Amino acid sequence: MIGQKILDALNNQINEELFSAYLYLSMATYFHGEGWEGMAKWMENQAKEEDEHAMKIYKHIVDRGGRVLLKPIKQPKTEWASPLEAFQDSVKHEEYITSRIHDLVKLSGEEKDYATHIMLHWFVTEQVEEEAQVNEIVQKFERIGDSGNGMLMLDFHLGKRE
Ligand code: OFO
Repeated sequence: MIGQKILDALNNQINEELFSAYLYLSMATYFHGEGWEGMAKWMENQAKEEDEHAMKIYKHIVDRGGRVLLKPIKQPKTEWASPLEAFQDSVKHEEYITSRIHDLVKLSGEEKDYATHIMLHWFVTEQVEEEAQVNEIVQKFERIGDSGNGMLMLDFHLGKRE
């Protein structure tokens, strides 16, 4: 059976992951509106991954005999000044999620919940990858600067994400 403190913290993290999906879907609709179809597709895929993250925690709670408690998902931002600003926001958001995951790892150690501790290892590794991925895209935007051709090429490249 899962302890109440860990259960509450994991239920909060499900909400964070579902909010991440909402935020990236909101960015996708912004990109569609601006005609950046490749970037929109990239963000739609990102939103799907976030749903999968939420479901990993959901399954862990269910497997441990706990009760998942779904909370309201707050409304994400809907407009950005530029594609660069949207990707910069996703860097900030992933850094925030990393700090939440690290807090959970700390808590699971303090609570001696080793099953949760091990489950969270996957998220620690995933966050390193997620931060690296969006940082790399921001660097590309910065290198491109005002080049229209560069933007088109980057949009095409991002649309190739499976
Ligand atoms: Fe973007 O990794 Fe989950 O939230």
